[in-house]
Amino acid sequence: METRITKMLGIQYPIIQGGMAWVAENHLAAAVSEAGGLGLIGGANAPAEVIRDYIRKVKAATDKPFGVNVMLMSPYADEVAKVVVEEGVKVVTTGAGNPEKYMDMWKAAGVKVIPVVASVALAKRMERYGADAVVAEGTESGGHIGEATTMTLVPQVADAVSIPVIAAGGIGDGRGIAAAFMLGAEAVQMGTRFLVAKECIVHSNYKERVLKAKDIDSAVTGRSHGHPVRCLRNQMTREYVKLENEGKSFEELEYLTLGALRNAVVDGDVKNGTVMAGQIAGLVDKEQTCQEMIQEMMTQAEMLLGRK
Ligand code: TUI
Repeated sequence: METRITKMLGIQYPIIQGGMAWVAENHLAAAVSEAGGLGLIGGANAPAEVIRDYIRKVKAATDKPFGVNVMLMSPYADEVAKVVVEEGVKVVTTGAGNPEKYMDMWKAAGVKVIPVVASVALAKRMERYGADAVVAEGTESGGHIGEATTMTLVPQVADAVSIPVIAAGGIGDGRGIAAAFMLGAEAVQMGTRFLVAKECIVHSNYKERVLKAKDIDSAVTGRSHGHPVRCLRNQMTREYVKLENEGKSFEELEYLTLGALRNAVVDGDVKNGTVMAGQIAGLVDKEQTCQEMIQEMMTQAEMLLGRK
């Protein structure tokens, strides 16, 4: 399944791993890249030197291409944006904002720039600013989300831009990949499925929660604050949504989410922590190596698309 994306990035399969905060560190990124996809290091809210260290570790673990996701709401975004250039990273994706101010620097350094967008308007703007591709991310995704669904967003973005489109949100197996291609995508980005990869360092409680999740087990906190975040339902989301419905502000509820993602990912507190995951968690039911996941999904997708 060669596409403009596989050729542009020099990867074997059109699968990109989401740059998940606290989760997408060197082990997962290197394993996905070794398996023929594109592994990503998630910049999240981490200081630039932490990301530099991850980059060096991935380079030591694989010769294959990999990238870094720059989370634009991070207080360290400016520094991380520079570190990717200093370290010669070839691919950057961005999330949770508009990366315009970094585009010239990245383009001059020969970095392939792939902003994650949740609207046609931002996709078109990114193309004008020189983006090499966009990830069109539907609201089925875990973490910080937009409003449009993958089913509606991907074909509208594909019609609106000439650069290749990568679909994200709600894709968890070969059927999802085939469907994304039918909508006009030339690759997919997946996060939730890789949460339960053997190489993923997320706490075993977190993995268990994803493996046991059912179709309607996710909730969105912060919709009324303009900071919608999808995670698996637990004590924290119930409390948050209750207080949010009572009119409590983002600032008043910050105590519920500060450090909560770390608490879930690192310490395994899946009751009070933030267990970010997408709506496809209900479909994810087995722990496998990244290699096994990618092989299984590509076999299924190729069969469905009649390419084998
Ligand atoms: O960025 C993501 N997903 C994330 S980032 C993250 S870390 C975090 N944790 C807690 C609160 C906030 C962030 C967890 N998950 N996905 C990419 C994405 N970008 N989804 C939606 C957007 C987006 C939304 C609005 C991008 C741009 C935008 O508007 C920018 C503008 O200026 O128009």
